Amino acid sequence: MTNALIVIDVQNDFCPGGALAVAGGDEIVPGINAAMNDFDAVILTQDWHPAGHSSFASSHDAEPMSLTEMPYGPQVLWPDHCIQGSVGANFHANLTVDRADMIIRKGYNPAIDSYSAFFENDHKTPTGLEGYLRTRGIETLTLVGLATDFCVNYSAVDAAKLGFDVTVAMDLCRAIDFDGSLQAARDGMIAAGVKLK
Ligand code: VGL
Ligand code: ZN
Repeated sequence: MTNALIVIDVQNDFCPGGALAVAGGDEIVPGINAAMNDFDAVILTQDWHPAGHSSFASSHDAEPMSLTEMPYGPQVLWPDHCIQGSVGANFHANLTVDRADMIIRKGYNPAIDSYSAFFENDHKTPTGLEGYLRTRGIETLTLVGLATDFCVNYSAVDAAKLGFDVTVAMDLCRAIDFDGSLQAARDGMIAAGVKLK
């Protein structure tokens, strides 16, 4: 059986100094690099938004971190972040990117956000990651990265629903923790059958 490490969104904008900085986001980089040696496959995800993306507060004349209603459901409005080709969208400079077999980008659809590495926020449009994993015979996943309560959480829950064996290494994740989102994410992941380590 092949196991994979999926490294979620370890990008400059989610690290201290970035546009949507997660406290301690950079602290997990050495541990993630070390963990790569324990897996058959390493996959990185990259949040990758066009300028003017519909998840940006600036596109709605709204305050960052306010909530709006999209055709696919409620959506947090974020500061502009991870704009395609920007320094903020680059992986953290110390992340061992060379070890990755596959880099999957998400959030490129201007009208739909994509927290999950598997489906856009409409919960229908696939990113292609499921097919990649299945065709490689990968059944066991460990997720790490940023942010615990958004992209790691949505990716882990979708992966478990798709039938993968999913573990989240919580010590190699950091959270935005906005409005109770970390506790809700923990509860949701456990309910979906994700193992928290
Ligand atoms: C993320 C908010 C917006 C994440 C991405 O990587 O958790 N959060 N875009
Ligand atoms: Zn984003």
